[in-house]
Amino acid sequence: MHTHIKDISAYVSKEVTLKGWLHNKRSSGKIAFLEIRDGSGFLQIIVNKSDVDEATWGTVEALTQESSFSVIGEVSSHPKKEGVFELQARTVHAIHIATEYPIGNKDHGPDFLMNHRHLWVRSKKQWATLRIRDVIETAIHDYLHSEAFVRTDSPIFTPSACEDTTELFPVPYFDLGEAYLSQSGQLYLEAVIAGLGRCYDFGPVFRAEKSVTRRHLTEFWMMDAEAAFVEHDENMDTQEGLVKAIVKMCLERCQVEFSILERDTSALQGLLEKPFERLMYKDAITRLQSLGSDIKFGEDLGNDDEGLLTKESPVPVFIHKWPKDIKPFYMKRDAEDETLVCNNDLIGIEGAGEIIGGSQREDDYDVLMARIKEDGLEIEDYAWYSELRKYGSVPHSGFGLGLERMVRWIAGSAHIRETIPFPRLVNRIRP
Ligand code: AMO
Repeated sequence: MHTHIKDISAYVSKEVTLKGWLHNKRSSGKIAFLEIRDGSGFLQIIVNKSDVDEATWGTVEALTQESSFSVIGEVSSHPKKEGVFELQARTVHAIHIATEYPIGNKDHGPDFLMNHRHLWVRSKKQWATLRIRDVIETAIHDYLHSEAFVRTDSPIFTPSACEDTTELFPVPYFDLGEAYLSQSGQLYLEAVIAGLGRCYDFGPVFRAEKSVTRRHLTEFWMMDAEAAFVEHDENMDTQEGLVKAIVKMCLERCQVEFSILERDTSALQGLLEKPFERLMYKDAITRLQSLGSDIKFGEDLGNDDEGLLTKESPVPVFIHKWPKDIKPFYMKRDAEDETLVCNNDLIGIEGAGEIIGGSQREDDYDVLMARIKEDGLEIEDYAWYSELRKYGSVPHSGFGLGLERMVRWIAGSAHIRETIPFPRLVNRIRP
């Protein structure tokens, strides 16, 4: 049995065995400081030449960066830093001596690091980012379950588009022609709510969008949630509750990670007690124009527009009720103005951009059919989906949250490629 660094505080003055990798080493010839990384944390090991046998000192000298090893020693509190622990080594055993490690302390370019992503995931900042990702996932599951959502799963091979037909990745599918990798599980969840009431899925989705930005992946993880008997405003309430729950759990559990990332979390802390702003699309356009943007009514918001709108905002901003002409067929028209739909984008603060897209869905069979035709889509492809409106159709709404967008914001990552272990980008599929 060995101990994990995360539990080390319970072992002060006791002897433990740790197993991990050498993250860093300094040695004066008489005393060596080894930084061990075991996945659960980082810890400084002190090896005094005079306190250990020759074999151990020889091993310490032989250990290169990234070598794997085990160590037995006594846990002590750091003499100056409260809450920090160290290990006074008694014996050190090498498990594997690493050959020269290509990633050093010098500044490597992003291409070099991305080519070495299989090794780069070991670095402290990547460790912190991936752990924040895990906490965000946990917060999503916890919050949705507390709101009576049931986890389900949507297919990845799909016969037709959910979002935009130009963004599909085709896959040959036996004798049945072409299938496509799913862009979102939403349409399937709309069927499952009639069984489960409220449900969500969480899995990879694919967009063949040639966007080379700091916020676009071609494969990303999406959480789609869907709820029966929920309309537009309540749909936004759920999204707001979810984002607050995510921020709250990250603040509670990720202080070490935030400090490694040098992430100032005061803005995150600040949004917990305040309601998010809800701005109609038309008002967002007016505001943007007054702020100097040349955007016109009927256009999608660009990256700069999203930044401009939230620049001074202490809270994320919902932009809701967009013109139907620039939105997908499934969104429900606004009863007060049929040129608009009951949808929203949620824009994060601190340059996060869009983190969630959601809408109330069209629940009237005839209107839905008309929208499918209007958009030039094949009626046949959406036959099963339309049929849901024939058997106890109900008002219902849902939303999709892009996990990596959320991680990028919360962790303060400059680029979305750092928020997933092996990012898939327009120009990158390796490693
Ligand atoms: P939408 O297309 O707005 O909505 O996507 C939902 C969320 O997914 C994230 N996202 C992306 N993340 C990384 N790389 C990309 N290329 C990318 N594209 C989108 C964003 C976005 O807010 N079916 C609807 C959701 C719904 O209404 O339920 C949908 O897919 O965070």
